[in-house]
This record gives sequence, structure tokens and C-alpha cells, in this order.
Amino acid sequence: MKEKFYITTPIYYVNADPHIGHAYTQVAVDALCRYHRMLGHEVFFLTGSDEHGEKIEEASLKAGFQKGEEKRFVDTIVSNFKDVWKKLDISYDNFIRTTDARHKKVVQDFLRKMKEKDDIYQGEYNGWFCTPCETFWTDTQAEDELCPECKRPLERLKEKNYFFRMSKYQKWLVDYINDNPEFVMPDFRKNEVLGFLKEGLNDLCISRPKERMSWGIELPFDEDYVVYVWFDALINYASGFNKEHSSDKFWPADFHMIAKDILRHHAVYWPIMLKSVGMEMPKTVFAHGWWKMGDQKMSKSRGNVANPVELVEKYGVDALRYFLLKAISLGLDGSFSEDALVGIYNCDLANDLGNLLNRTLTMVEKYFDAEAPEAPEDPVDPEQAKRSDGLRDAVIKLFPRIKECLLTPKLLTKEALEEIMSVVGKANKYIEESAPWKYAKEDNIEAIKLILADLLEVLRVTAIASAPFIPLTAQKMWEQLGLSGNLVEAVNVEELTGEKDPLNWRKFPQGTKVSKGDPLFPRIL
Ligand code: ME8
Repeated sequence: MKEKFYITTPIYYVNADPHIGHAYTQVAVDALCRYHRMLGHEVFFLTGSDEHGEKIEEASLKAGFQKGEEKRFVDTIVSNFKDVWKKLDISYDNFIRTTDARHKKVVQDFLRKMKEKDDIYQGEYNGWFCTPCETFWTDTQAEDELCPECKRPLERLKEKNYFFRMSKYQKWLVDYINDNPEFVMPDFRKNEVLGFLKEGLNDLCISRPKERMSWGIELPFDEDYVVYVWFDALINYASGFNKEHSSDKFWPADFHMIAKDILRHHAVYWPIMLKSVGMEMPKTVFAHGWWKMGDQKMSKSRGNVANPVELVEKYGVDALRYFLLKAISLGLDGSFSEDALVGIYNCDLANDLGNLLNRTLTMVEKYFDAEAPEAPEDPVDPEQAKRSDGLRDAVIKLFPRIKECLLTPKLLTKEALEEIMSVVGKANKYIEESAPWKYAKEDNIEAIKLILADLLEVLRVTAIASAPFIPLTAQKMWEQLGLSGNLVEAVNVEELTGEKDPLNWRKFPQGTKVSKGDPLFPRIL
């Protein structure tokens, strides 16, 4: 049976268009999915939109829609989100909307089960609420009446509501997190969650009286209330995980990718909700860091955002994808600047990767009439043979290294790209040190054959290795190398995993006609 891999992104609030923070999560998950698909795994990639709650209701009114017309408002924003994901080449399998009828039914089923178990009761909520974060806070947490998360003013709420008995599960959750070290990643986030749990866990207010806020899913046991938006939203992972909605082979999720701002919801509320209804736990909740503008979090409601579509139009989709994944280690924060993007573009993509392809193919055209040469069997000269062996040693380690970076809950995407670029850098250095032009002057064609056979092999391996991250570029490389068909379909899984033949070397088909095209990444001046 094929190995399955079910991964999710947060479902984003559709109160404004996405910025590069959202693009970041999408691109990281997309790269990981593409890698798993190349390994032959059966992947299910779920993304979507979070459409209920006060924040959306407010945005709808602000955009000029009447009360009751929220669905029309969210429809416009959802279609913008889908357009942006298309421009970023995001290969999701399903886009769940919390206004979907099926989702509503699953949410109500969850609530019914919890109520039957006596995990839901009625009481009075008297505390603080942050509308931009859609989050409740206690008196001790709400220092100066400001949201501890976003530092904006809180609203005081005192009303009759329904509560979820989270406190009952506190000890269970602490034990679960301690017993499952890969449940919350990176490690330092796990400690944060355990620290939060130490403070004691309050029951969670999970309803809103309709007379105050009606844009939500009705409670199945009280028509005067709608469900708190987070309770509704988290259940998307259970309602949207199968295209046909008929089989549960993907459950539980292998990976919930989120950012650190919503860690508590995913590492505390969500597992307790699942425990309450008797469902299996997700394997890993991974919280990445924030993209900031200066020292402030980039945020839709603050409006201090960088627009991914404008960046794609200016620099190309793979330049943005590459930058997002290479600029910061997944898990840490980073400051966005267009200068940094241009810097990484020129250095890695134009000077190193694009240039390696271009100069290699130029030489294949010049010395071998564009036909890939065969490497000579006997060493041409000891120095050159040594250089060639050095390059081979770097190349054969590449796929195993990428596997170590990507098939771990540590998820080292930046480090995987560094591995690829290190091989590209070595190949460029190999050209400088081997100086094929000198061999040309000496008419030593065998030496040039060796150099170019090596370089073509590096480029073949590099194209495969970079396909999850920069898929369009990888395919363009493949085509310029003269390799036929779709790169992903041509990939040999055993080669990727190194299981049968760990020696990925000299697989480039000799005699292939290369066809140099436009530079992959023209230098930005
Ligand atoms: O929280 N840096 O939706 P949301 C990095 N609807 N990532 C960022 C980011 C930034 N500056 N800003 C946003 C919600 N993100 C809920 C989720 S899930 C059941 C419900 C990304 O629109 C990051 O993935 O505020 C973060 O977790 C998510 O967008 C929050 O999106």
C-alpha cells in the first residue's frame, strides 16, 4: 500500500486579500507535498477559508455589504485567494470553505457528540475578547485591557453562553505532549505550550448569542446561538480531508502547518476537541515564524503587507517561492524587504543556478554540437580525475541530505535549498578549476568530455532536487537539458531515496541533444 501524507494549512480569514505571510505557509506546504508526491506517497493537501465570525462580519459591513449579505462578501475574497494560490503554483487537493454545507454538518456532529458526553454546558462568560484575533482572554492575561497577542484593545464580554470543558482534559494533554515529542514542533514551541498549560486551563466559551453576532453555524441544540469561529474553523481539518468525502484513509493529519500566533488553538483546543469526540490525534503541529515589516508582524488588519502577486509579476513565481523558503529557517521570524529578495535572486538564482545551466549548455553546443558527451573511461589526467571525483562525492550525497531535511518533523526547508546550492556552487567552482577552455586550446577533447558529462549530471540531479521548491524552473531546466517529458513523471523513486542504487552519478543519457533557452533568471540590475 502507498504511504499516505495528509497535510493542512490554516484556513485563512477572508477579511482581506492574502499577503506574503499567507503565501509563505502555502509555499512551504506545497514544496513538502511535491516532495512526497515525487516519493510516490499518496498526498492530500488541504487549504481553505475561514468565513464566519465577528471579524468577517465587520469586514463585510465595512466593504458596503448589508447584514445578512456576508456570504456575497466572502465569495469575492475567496476567489481572490484562489487566484493568488494559482499564481503561486500551489498544488492543493481541496479548498474547504467553512460556509460549505458539508462542513456545517460535520461541525454540528462534533458539537452533538460533545454535548452527549457532557463536555458542553451552559454558563455565563465574563471576560475579555479580541476581535482581530477572535480570541478570549482572562483578567490576568488581559493586562492593561490589551490583547497579549496583538496588543490591540480588548472588548469586555458578559453574556450567557455555552462552554467546552477543556479543563477536564488538561492533565491528559500535558501527558500526551510529553509522550509524543513530535506532536508540537519546533521543540521550543512545545515548551511554550507546556508553559501555557501549567498556568491552568479554563473551559472555553464556544458560542455567541445570535442577537449580538449571527454570522456563524447554528448550535445544533440551541437555535439562539452560533458557534465560536475557532471551534468552527478547526473542524475543517476533519470535514475537508477527502475529495470524495467518502473515505477516511487520510485520517489523522500528518502535519498541521501554522504560524506561531495560532499555536494555542492547534496544540491545545484542537487535540482536546478530538479527544472529546474520540478521534485520533494529528502527528505534528508545526508552527513557523512571522514575516515582519520592520519589527511589526505583517498583518491583514494592520495593512503593513507585501503583496505576493505584485512580487510574482515583477520577479517570477519561482523567485518568490525560492526567496520565502531560503531567506529564513522555518520556525524563525524574518523581516521582509524587496532588497533582500533581489539580493538572493541575483546571488543564488541568477549567478549560481542560472549561470551554471547557461555556461554548461553553451559549452555542450560549442564543443559537441549540442550533444551530451560520454565521459571517458580512463582518466584524462590525475588532477582532473581528482576534481571530477570530488564533484561526484558531493552529488551522490544530495538526495539523502534532502531526505534528511524534508522527511523530519523538524522540516528543514532552508537547509534543503542550501544543500542544493552547495552542489551548484561546487559545480561552478569545478568549471573555474578545470578550465575547459584551456583543454580546448590543447585539443584535449577527452578532458572536456569528462567535464561536461559531469556538469550535465549535476544539472540533472539539481533539477530533480529543486522541483519541489521551484517546479516551473526545474521543468525548464529539464527541457533545456534535452530530457524528455515531465520531470516529475520521469523521476525514479529509488534514485531519490537512494534505496536500490545510492550512487546517483552518470545517469545523464549520453547523446541527448540539449537546447539552450533564455536565461532562467536574468540578472536584476
Ligand atoms: O488565523 N508571517 O487566519 P489568518 C507568517 N482563520 N505567516 C503569516 C503571517 C505573517 N506575518 N500572517 C499570516 C487565522 N500568516 C484563522 C486560522 S485555522 C483552523 C484558522 C499565515 O488569516 C500563518 O500561516 O489570520 C498564520 O497561521 C495564518 O496565516 C493566519 O491566517
